[in-house]
Amino acid sequence: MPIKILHTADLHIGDKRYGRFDPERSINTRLDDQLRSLLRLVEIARDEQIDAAVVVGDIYHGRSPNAAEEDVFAEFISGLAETGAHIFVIEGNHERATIPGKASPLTHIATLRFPNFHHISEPKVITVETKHGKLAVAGMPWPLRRELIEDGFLAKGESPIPEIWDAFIGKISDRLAEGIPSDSKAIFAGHLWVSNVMGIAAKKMRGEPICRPETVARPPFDYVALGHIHKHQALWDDPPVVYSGSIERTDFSEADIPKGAVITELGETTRWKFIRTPARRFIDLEMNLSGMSDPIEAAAVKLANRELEGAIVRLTVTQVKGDRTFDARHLRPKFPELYYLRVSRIELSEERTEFAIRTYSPLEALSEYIDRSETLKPDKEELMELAKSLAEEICE
Ligand SMILES: [Mn+2]
Repeated sequence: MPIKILHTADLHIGDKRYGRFDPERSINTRLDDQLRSLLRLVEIARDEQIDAAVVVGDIYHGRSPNAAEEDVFAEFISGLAETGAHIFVIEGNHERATIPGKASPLTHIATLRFPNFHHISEPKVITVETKHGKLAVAGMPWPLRRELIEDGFLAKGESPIPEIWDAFIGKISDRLAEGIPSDSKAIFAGHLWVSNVMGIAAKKMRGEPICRPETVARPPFDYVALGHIHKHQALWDDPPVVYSGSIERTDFSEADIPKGAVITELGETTRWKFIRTPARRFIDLEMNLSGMSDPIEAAAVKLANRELEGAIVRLTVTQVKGDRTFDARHLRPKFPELYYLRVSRIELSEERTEFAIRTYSPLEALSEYIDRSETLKPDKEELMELAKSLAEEICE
């Protein structure tokens, strides 16, 4: 019988985008979505009778998860533990402490020393006995620029190019490979970029750790489990190099992307399959409502044709100068089944109707900017609060 593994990553517990505050429980409602998908993973783990679960980074969205968020992670971990599986949790950029020795949001759960729970905050190999044989997990948490400098790959004050990251990650992958017992199945589990990534995410690199697939797709690894890119994808066949993708949708770039986790079987050969999680639907719509006498009614008629139950919807309305202003407050009550509705309006001047130019308020622009920055994103809520009070002060 092969060794069976559940590979997941990018749980982003505590991501509050597109949710609302529930005053009765004092939580953001998106936390319920995250728990629902995680409990589905526990069901999958039970049904598939996995030997090990590998969670490859970005467990929490923020660096200081609140008690309700910690509780969601604890439910997930205890559910997995009940299956008897070994659990490996590797730190991603959302939790790895940039200062050596500083506690991360995962430190306390590791300190509890649950049997079969393995926390990987530094590159290392952990070998365990499973019911179906020996398994070695070579864990590579999100590499830090500081480590390049300490290891002599980068001078202080310089910023790393991809080739430097590739050489550094290659060195670690060599070191980890040496620590794999010869009679054991082996996986490499890393939270990082691998170079032929697809999708718009690939454009957002800027000095972040990256390597070529062949730097990690090498013997003795039978499977490479990756985290960091939210779009599920396979980059290499032998051994398979796979991003499980995130368990929930986090923004509209993921509107049409299936969400889930991967079940991998390490036998004579390595086989894997993608299993979906019940991620909330995102729907991205554009409507040209120029010249409509009743733009709200016109939008309502178009929306009524869609399956909207429980969806997070972004509606971009195009109008021309002089049109009746589209006030979304009149639209929302007509669709109580929607989970969330965001409307943005583009106004074209008559002489340049062929160009669609997105307009931003200063806060929208800031929000968009933070969304594109991995370093700022974990603190988004706090930053937006500060910006809002600043904006209010300026307006006064
Ligand atoms: Mn990440």
